Amino acid sequence: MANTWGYGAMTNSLGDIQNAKAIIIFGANPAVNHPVGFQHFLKAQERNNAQMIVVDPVFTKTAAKADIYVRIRPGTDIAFMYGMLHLIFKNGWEDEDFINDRVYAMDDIKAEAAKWTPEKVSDVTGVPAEKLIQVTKLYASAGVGTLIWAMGLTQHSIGSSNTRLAPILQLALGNMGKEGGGTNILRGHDNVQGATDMGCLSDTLPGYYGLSEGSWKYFASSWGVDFEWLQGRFKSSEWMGKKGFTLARWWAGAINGKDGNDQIHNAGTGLKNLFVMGNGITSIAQQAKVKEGLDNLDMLVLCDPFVNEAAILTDKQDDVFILPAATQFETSGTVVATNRSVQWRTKVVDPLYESKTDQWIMFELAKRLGFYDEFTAGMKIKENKKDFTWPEDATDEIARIIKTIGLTGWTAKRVKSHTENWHMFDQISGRGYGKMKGEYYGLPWPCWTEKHSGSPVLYNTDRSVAEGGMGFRNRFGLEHDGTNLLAEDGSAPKDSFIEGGYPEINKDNIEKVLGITLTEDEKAKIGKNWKVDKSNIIVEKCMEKGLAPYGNAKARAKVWTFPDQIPMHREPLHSPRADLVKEFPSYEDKSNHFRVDTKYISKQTEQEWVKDFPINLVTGRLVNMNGAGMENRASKYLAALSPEMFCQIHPDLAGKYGIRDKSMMWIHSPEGTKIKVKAKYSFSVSEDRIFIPFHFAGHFQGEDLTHKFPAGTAPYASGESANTVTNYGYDIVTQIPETKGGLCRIEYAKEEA
Ligand SMILES: Nc1nc2c(c(=O)[nH]1)N[C@H]1C(S)=C(S)[C@@H](COP(=O)(O)OP(=O)(O)OC[C@H]3O[C@@H](n4cnc5c(=O)[nH]c(N)nc54)[C@H](O)[C@@H]3O)O[C@H]1N2
Ligand SMILES: Nc1nc2c(c(=O)[nH]1)N[C@H]1C(S)=C(S)[C@@H](COP(=O)(O)OP(=O)(O)OC[C@H]3O[C@@H](n4cnc5c(=O)[nH]c(N)nc54)[C@H](O)[C@@H]3O)O[C@H]1N2
Ligand SMILES: [Mo]
Repeated sequence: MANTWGYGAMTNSLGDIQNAKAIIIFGANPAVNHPVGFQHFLKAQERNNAQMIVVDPVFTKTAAKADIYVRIRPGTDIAFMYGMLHLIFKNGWEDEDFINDRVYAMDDIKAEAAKWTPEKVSDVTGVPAEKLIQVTKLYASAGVGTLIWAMGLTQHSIGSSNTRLAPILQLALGNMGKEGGGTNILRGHDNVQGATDMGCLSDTLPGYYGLSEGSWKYFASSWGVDFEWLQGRFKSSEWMGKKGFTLARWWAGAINGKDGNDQIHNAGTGLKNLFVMGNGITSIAQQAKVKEGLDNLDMLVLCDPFVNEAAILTDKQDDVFILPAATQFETSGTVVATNRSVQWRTKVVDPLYESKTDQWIMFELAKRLGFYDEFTAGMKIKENKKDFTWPEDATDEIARIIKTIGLTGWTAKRVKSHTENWHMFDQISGRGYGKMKGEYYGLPWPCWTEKHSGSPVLYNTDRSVAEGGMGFRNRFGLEHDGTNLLAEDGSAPKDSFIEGGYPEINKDNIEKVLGITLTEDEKAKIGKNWKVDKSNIIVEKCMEKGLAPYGNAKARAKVWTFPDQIPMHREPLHSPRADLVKEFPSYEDKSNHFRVDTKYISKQTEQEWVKDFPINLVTGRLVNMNGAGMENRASKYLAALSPEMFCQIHPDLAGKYGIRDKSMMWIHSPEGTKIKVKAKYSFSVSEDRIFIPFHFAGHFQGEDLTHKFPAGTAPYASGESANTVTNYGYDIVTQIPETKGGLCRIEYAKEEA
C-alpha cells in the first residue's frame, strides 16, 4: 500500500479534523453515518473557515453542508483524482521535497496523470471541467487538507485502487503525517477497527501477521500450544497457508459450483455448516445467491440478540439454530475506534433472560469440540496461572503478542485508566493533562511499549518516536529496480539517532544500525525481528535511539505485485458507458480468488448491459438504521421514521416510466432478480441513477416472508433487501462487493386489488 496502514484506519483522528484548512470527502456521508464525529468537520468550517468539498453521486445531507458539491458518476473516482493530480503537477502545486524524500515511484503517477486532462476527466466522470479545476485549486492552495473516504470508494471492483490513489493524492501535496491532514477513513461498526486488528480477516492472523509458517510458529508458542497440534487442525499442512473464503462469497462455498456457479477451490469439499456471530447476512450482495447458499447448508447457527433474518430468508427447515446472544451492554472489554485508539467498556447489566455473551458461546463451543484448554491457554501464560480472568487476561494476551501494529502498551490496567480519566484529555489533540500527562487518549496504535504515549498522527516526523512520531514503514526491501526504498536524508522523526532512512530492525542488523553492542544475555533473549521479539528488547533499544522499529522508508506509489502496479481507472463490470468499457476494460478473470473463481472481463462483456439496464444503482445508508437493519426495525420509534423500503428517484426519470410519487415500482438487476419498492421523488439523485438503502429484509422478490418469524418476533418494519438487486462484481484484491457501482432497469408496479 502507498500508505502502510491508512488502508483501513484513520491516520489522524476525528478531533484532528478541526485542524484542517480544507476537507475533501470521497464517498462518505458522515452527516448521516458518523453524525457525532461530523461535528468536528463543522467545527473546522467555523474555526479555520475550512472549505469542505463533497464528491458523491448523490446529493447527501453531508453535501448540504459542503462548500462545493461534485456530482460524480459512480465508480469513476480514479479518473477524478488523476484529474486533480494532472492539474497539481501541471501547475507545480505538488510538495517536491516531500515527494523526493518520502515517496517511491511518484513519476509513474505523474505520467498517468498527464493523460487525464480536465476534458477527459469530464467525459469519464460527468463532472464539468471547470468544477474539477475549481476543486483542485482550492484544495491544493488551502494549506493542510484532510482527505476522507468510506464505502463510496471501497465497494467497487476497483475499490482497492481507489484506496491507493487517495493517499497518493495526499502524498503529492505533502499532506501526510501532518496535523489537519492525512487520510481519514470513517470506519463502520462499533469496534470494526478492533475486529480487523484482531484478525477477523480470512488472509491474516491477528495483528495482520501473514499465514507463513514463521507467523504460525510465533503464535503457537505465544498461545502456549504445539505448532504440530495447530497444523493438525487443517486438512493438510499446506491449507494452513491459504487464504479462506470471504464473507462476501461464503455462499459460493455452499453452492459448490452447482448449476454454472463460480467454481471453488476448497480441498475438494463444499461448506456444510455456517456459524454466524454478529452479521445480518441479508447485508451481503446478491441475496438470491445467499439464499441458495443458506438452503444448501447442512446446519445454520445464528448467534444474535435478535432473530437474524437469514433464518427468514432460507427455506431450510431443519438444523437451523437461533442462539440468543447478549448485547454489548451485557459484557465488558476493549473496543477500538476509527482512529486506532482503545477504550474500556464496562458492563451495564448482566445478560438478560436466557441470553449468553458471545465469549460464553465460544468457550462452550470449544469445550464441546474438545479444544477448550488450548483455546484459553494464552490467557494464563503471563502470570503462569491456573485459570484466567475475563476479559482482563484476554486484553493482556493481545498486548503481549501483537507487535506488528504496536499493541504492546495496551495492557488492561492502562486502558482502564484512560477510559476512567477521559476528562483529562484534550478533545482535538488527544493530549493528556494532570496525571495523564505524556499520553494520548486511548493510546492510538502503534503504542510501542508499556510506557509509550500512543501515536495520534501516523507518519508524523515533527514528533519524536517516543511521543508518537514515525516515518513510513520499511516493508518491501531496501531497493527496487535499483531505486532506494528508504527515506532520504533529513526526513527522520525528531530526535532520531539517524538523520535519514533506515531499515526495519532485526536481530542481525540491530547492533550496526543502532550503533550499540548487545550483552550476551540480550542476544540470547531477542527474537528474529521486532515483530516476533517476545522480549521486546529490539523495540526498547529503538526507543532509546529515537527510532521506529519498523524502519524509516518511502511510501510506495507503485505496488509491483498487484494486477495494476499503479492505480488505473477501469469501468465497473456493469457500466452505463459501453464506449468506455472498450477503453477502460476490467481485469482478466481471476481464478481461486479467496477460494472462488471470480469473473471480471467475461462478466463485463457478457452483453452490452446498459442496453437492457440503463440506470445506475447506488446503495447506501439512513441515519435511523444500521446495517442489515434488524436492530432498528425492531424498535418501534426508529422503524416509524422509515416504515417502508423505498427508492429515491428523480421525478423526470420516474415520469418516463409512469411511476408516481409513492407508487410501487420494480427494480430489476442484470442477474435476473427483482425487488418491489415504494418510489420516493427526490432531487438528491440525477435522472440517470436511483438510490436505495440496504437496511431492509423480510421480503424477497415481491414475496412477503414475515409470516416465517417465530410468533412475536417480527420487526415493526420489513421490506425488500437492496442486496437482492446489487450486481455481480468483486474487488480484485479484497473481494468487497461492487454494491456501489451497478446497473438496473425499472418499471411501474401495478397495485394489487
Ligand atoms: N446511521 C448509520 N450509520 C452507520 C451505518 C449505518 O448502517 N447506519 N453503518 C456503519 C458502517 S458499517 C459503515 S461501513 C459506515 C459507512 O459510511 P458511508 O460510507 O458514509 O456510508 P454509505 O451511505 O454506504 O456510502 C457513502 C456514500 O458513498 C456514495 N457513493 C456511492 N458510490 C460512489 C462512488 O462511486 N464514488 C463516490 N465518491 N461516492 C459514492 C453514496 O452515494 C453515499 O452517499 O457507516 C457506519 N455508520
Ligand atoms: N448494498 C449494500 N450492502 C452493504 C453495504 C452497502 O453500502 N450497500 N455495506 C456493507 C457494510 S460496510 C457492512 S459493515 C455490512 C453491515 O451489515 P451487518 O454486519 O449485517 O450489519 P448489522 O446489522 O450491524 O449486523 C449485525 C448483526 O449482529 C447482531 N448483533 C448486534 N450486537 C451483537 C452482539 O453483541 N453479539 C452478536 N452475536 N450479535 C450482535 C445484530 O442484531 C445484527 O443482526 O453491510 C454491507 N452491505
Ligand atoms: Mo461497514
